[in-house]
Amino acid sequence: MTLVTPIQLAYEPSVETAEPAWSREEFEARLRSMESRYHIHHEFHLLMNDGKLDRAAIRGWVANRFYYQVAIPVKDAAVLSNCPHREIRRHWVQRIIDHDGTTGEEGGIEAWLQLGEAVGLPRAELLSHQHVLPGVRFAVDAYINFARRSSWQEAACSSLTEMFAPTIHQRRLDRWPEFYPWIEPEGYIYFRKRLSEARRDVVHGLQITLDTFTTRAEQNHAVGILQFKLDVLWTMLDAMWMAYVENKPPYHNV
Ligand code: AHQ
Repeated sequence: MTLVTPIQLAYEPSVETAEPAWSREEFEARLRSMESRYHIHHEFHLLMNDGKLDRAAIRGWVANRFYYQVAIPVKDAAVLSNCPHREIRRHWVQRIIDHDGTTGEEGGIEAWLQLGEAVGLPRAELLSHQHVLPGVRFAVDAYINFARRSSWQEAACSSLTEMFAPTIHQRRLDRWPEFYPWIEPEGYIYFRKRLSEARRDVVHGLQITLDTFTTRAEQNHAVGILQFKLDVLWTMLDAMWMAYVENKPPYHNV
């Protein structure tokens, strides 16, 4: 199966085609059909959600995903910086507040630091990014750079992997307490928070995507963008699999 690296598609004008455009419903269904490639199906998550990861692997995932979490508001600020429309920005800015927090609401990054403490990782260790694997760093940085250098509409489209996120958060909430009783319950605040925030964000991101990409060539381009973001999430777990399941982190044998 040759995966076209859709990142080039994201920079090239949509490849022209004589095929008719999908209806809004068909386009949305095509995007939602990509759930089959969502990282919930990655073997790292399968082991995690079957209770088969050891403490080191859970801690490694929490520390590496923290690098992704702190990247989200930076990515969303890039979207805002590329967007000339106040009506869009005043809606999109909420995503930054959800993560960075504001007066009276500490936000998702703080909640993830609490997840870190709940799995036995001091805040300083997460904040230092000392555990971040090269493959995770490259994937996350590619996502930020994509948002910086693409249109705000393309970056909005790339956030649509969150169409599938409520399921993955709910699965953690349902299964972790039984499988990982050593994790303090305060660690689950983040996952609970995202259940509603993800659903709300997807409504806006999907509306922008369905409104923006209207010819078949543009719709194919949007599919390529979503595949790029699915690749970002999958690749992060590939790096974590090597490090925490195979016990073969980079340079383990040199
Ligand atoms: O916690 C997550 C989050 O805040 C976001 C923002 C969104 C985006 O803008 O790309 N994507 C995303 C995701 C979060 N959690 C991931 C997980 O598995 O816990 C899923 C991820 C996503 O589906 O893109």
